[in-house]
Amino acid sequence: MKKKKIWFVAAVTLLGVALLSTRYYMVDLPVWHFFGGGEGPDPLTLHLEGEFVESNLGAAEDRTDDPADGPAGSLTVRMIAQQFVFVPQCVVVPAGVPIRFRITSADVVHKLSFLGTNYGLKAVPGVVTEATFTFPKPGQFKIPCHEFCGAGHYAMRGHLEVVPREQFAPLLAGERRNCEPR
Ligand SMILES: [Cu+2]
Repeated sequence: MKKKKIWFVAAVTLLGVALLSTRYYMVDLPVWHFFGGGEGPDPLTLHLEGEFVESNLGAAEDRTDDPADGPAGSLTVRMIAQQFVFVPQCVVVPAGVPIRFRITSADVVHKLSFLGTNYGLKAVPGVVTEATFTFPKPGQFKIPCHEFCGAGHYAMRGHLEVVPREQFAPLLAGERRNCEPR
């Protein structure tokens, strides 16, 4: 009887460890980053190398050859949150299409919330948080930070511009990460 119990505890523990070490469960749990030895991007070199270099930020079509990408043809938005801005400050995406967001933080924990929706996303240093949202109609969304992150927190807000699909398609990469009049 006692022996059975030990096996049961061992099996449950193993299962738990296996689950927690998968990428899915690591998302949004900063504590696993420390246990996992830093699988995510280094907040200090975010801007300089890897997925979150400036030329890679904003909305981009996924390429199949990149392991951080989704299926070819789908859209991924990459953003960095840092005291006290979002980079880029404004992102343009098409309406009615699932958009995969991948965000991280360059310093402390921030939270993006898309005003007028119930979409939100935590930005954690050393971790990439991922979520897929669809914005059915064109419009403007403010993205205030909803996690107190320091003196400039209350002024920290980004923008999302949702445009019709046919308007999004011809935009160049640079035009997809700023909302200046085109
Ligand atoms: Cu904040």
